[in-house]
Amino acid sequence: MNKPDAAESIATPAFRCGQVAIVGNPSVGKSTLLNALVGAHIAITSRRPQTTRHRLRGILTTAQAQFIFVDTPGFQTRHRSRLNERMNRAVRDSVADVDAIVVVLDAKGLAAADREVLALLPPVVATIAAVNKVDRLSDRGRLLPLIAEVAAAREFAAIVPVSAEKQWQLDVLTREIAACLPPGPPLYPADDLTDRDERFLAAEYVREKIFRLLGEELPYAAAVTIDRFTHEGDLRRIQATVLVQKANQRAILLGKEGARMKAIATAARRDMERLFGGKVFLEVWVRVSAGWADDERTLTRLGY
Ligand SMILES: Nc1nc2c(ncn2[C@@H]2O[C@H](COP(=O)(O)OP(=O)(O)OP(=O)(O)O)[C@@H](O)[C@H]2O)c(=O)[nH]1
Ligand SMILES: [Mg+2]
Repeated sequence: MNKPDAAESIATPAFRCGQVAIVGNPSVGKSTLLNALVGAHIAITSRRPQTTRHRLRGILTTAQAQFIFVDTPGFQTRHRSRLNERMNRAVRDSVADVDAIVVVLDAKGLAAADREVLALLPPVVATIAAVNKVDRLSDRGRLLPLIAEVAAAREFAAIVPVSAEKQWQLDVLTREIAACLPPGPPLYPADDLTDRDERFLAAEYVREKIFRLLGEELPYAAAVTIDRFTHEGDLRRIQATVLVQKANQRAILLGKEGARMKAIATAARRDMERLFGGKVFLEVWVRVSAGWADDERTLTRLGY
């Protein structure tokens, strides 16, 4: 006797696909988590808050599901510039039409700012709390009371302690997220990692090195544009400009005889070559543009 078709479709769980916003306060590890889930360094990270300024999708496709993760800027409760207003709007917009939300919390405890973020999340969307950086907890005994505190703050589909950096418990997290996704076909080809193009990623890599290699204020005064991006066979020829707000910032960024800028460009180029899989020729200029962070036209041109 032939197996009836209906039995077959019951036996095979349906493929799931959906969008998952990753939200939380600055520096909790949202971008590190997105990279770890997707398995590639597509979202820039640094130990400084407000590293991420753009919404970026990272895509993970398994045999059972396609996860479209949306990395968002950390929610800004201080510093009210136009740029920050745009970043907050990006966070609000990204939780509005997703299938699930992962709210990232720091394992050192639930802060007032975390409660502010929780209050902003739409109650109807399935929400999972990822309690991140548990590798930093010297006393794992603190985890249970922390989970109880998180559970009391709001209703969650699941609460999962993880370490994005050590890639600990990410399989548990993806399982919990998959359970929240609706059945449906994949929206992106299986080998796509992100919805952003190489031009965007190139600019972000330059910005990441500025965040990582420079002190206090400068990273916040800088933005990066790509002025030229051409292919010559396997070689990518990229010309970028870093905008800063003051002349002295330009001098700091360049360093003695341009040495600091050279280190930034070299580190960015290496990362680009790794991600793009080919040689990169990168040239970086530095230009003073006093009010870029408050100029609506410049912000739009920068894609914020
Ligand atoms: N020890 C430890 N550090 C982590 C972990 N996850 C992230 N970090 C570090 O935390 C810092 C912030 O990480 P990001 O991923 O840039 O944080 P973010 O939430 O995206 O920050 P913004 O984009 O600024 O809002 C970086 O120095 C990361 O290396 C973790 O699981 N353990
Ligand atoms: Mg980030």
